[in-house]
Amino acid sequence: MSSALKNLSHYDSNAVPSSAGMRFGVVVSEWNTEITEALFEGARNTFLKFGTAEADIIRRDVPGSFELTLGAQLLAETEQFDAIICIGVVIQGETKHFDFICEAVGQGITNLNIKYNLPVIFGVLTPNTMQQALDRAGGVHGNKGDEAAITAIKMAALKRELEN
Ligand code: DLZ
Repeated sequence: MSSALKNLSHYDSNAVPSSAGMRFGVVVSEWNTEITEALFEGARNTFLKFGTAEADIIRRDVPGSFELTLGAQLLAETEQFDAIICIGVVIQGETKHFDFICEAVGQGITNLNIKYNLPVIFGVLTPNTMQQALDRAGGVHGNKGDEAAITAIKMAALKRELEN
């Protein structure tokens, strides 16, 4: 694999806008909590690092990745958020549901972006093995939760810029 031993979560801090005053929703799947908790912590720490107040990070849990779409929609309906992150992990080798869940949540989240004109970020890992998930949840390949938060901040800033 070309990404072997590479931390894929490197980013240029100077290219990330301040997230002070922004409010973020985070929907977290309860499947594979060892991974989803690590992804949530990565996202939370990144929001705090760029200036978001702790009180402006609103977390809600859902039973599985399939429910991320509705969880995010319920948050979006409140019109209180600059962006929403969906966090989950579906491990290919461990479930025949893989294709159904990934397809559904990918399409569902795409639809929410368009329906609400709101950044809804795909923070769902789809690895082949648990080890690959661990590698991307604070392991050798970094933390995809950090990346999801960076994406949320950048898209929220773009939306504010273009709407003001
Ligand atoms: C049912 C199921 C299975 C087999 N595997 C996963 C998984 O790897 N990751 C995940 O987030 N959720 C899984 N689920 C649960 C579904 O997402 C969903 O919660 C149930 O099908 C109920 O709608």
